[in-house]
Amino acid sequence: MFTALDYEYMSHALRLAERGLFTTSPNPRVGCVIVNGGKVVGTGWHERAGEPHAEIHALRKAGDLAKGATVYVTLEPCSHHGRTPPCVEALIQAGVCKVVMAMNDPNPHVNGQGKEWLQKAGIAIQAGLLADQAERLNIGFVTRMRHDRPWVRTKIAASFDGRTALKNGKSQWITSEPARRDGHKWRARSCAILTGISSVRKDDPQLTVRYITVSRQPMRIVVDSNLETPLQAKLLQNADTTWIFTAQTSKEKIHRLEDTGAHIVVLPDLAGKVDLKAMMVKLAELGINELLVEAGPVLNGALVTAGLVDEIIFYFAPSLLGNSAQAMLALPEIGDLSEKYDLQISDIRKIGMDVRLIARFMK
Ligand code: AOF
Ligand code: ZN
Repeated sequence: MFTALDYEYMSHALRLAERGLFTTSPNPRVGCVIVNGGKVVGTGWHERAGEPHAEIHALRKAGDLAKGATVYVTLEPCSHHGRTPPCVEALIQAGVCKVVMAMNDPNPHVNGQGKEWLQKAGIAIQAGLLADQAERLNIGFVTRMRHDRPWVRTKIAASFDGRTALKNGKSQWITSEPARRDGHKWRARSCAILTGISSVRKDDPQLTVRYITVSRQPMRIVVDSNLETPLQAKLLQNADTTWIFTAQTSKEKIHRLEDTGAHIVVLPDLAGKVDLKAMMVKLAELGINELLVEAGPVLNGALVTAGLVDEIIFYFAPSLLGNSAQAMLALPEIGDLSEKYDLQISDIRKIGMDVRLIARFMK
């Protein structure tokens, strides 16, 4: 159904979409290539929410050559008025004759309606070209639209024997610099980075993207059930990007932290702890597509136990720390091997001296 040229143009559109990897959220990454008479006459990608969509950039470049053209776009063109007007309208006005799309837009305001509107206007439609790649690029957006929660990645750096810190808490550094730099790429593409109060106390992290130039820093989130984040914590400097999720209702504690500029979200109490499922719903409401967890064994374990982790990014350093060092995940005892958590490896490679292994939970 699709020709070799179709694949080539859609691959081009996907590469364009990828340019928005660090900038488009909460919107999806979308690329567009317009072809007329066998020539590419316009290209575009969505850069930032509130700014024109991929198709609009490409149509502007194509000008009059959009008339009678074929449009390759990695997501179904939108049919709704969001921060910007519907792309479908612009495509019809420009007189394109065919639209080839990778995947449907899972946004309930669109979800097939863009396609329908184009068809009604007499424009030929083909859908499903390189759909898997397009979905992978927008895994967070797709998860948020379909399931009202973010795509959750947990990053764990450990020794070969699965230890993340010495008994005395020392963990800087187990993996080497190239692996730590690689970690910043995952931070940069995430809408938010989440940690727990124990890690704040132990490591005083900044949770910012460094080594890579980015135009926006991800939101920083602390799960702090009892509001114990120290006022001098690095996360509370430039605290307007810091959100603290808590089950603590003391007005005094809330105000003290709010005065730093941080945002406090009080969630229902679940045995004295933040209800993590409720937190994910709230994060989806806040437009978080991809969430990166950089936390200790207790919070990581609680998230895994609650079924809230989709993917783990392991960095394994070729070293051994022994049984007295800290293990990576605090999980309730598993009595029978049939109850073990099964994961599927999606990527494995060497980064510097270390190994990076990405594995997904089988659901
Ligand atoms: C497209 N092309 O390049 C993108 C689309 O608030 P707005 O107007 O920016 O609309 C955001 C929604 O538009 C977003 O949730 C998704 O459904 C769609 N994104 N659609 O036709 C694009 N980025
Ligand atoms: Zn659009």
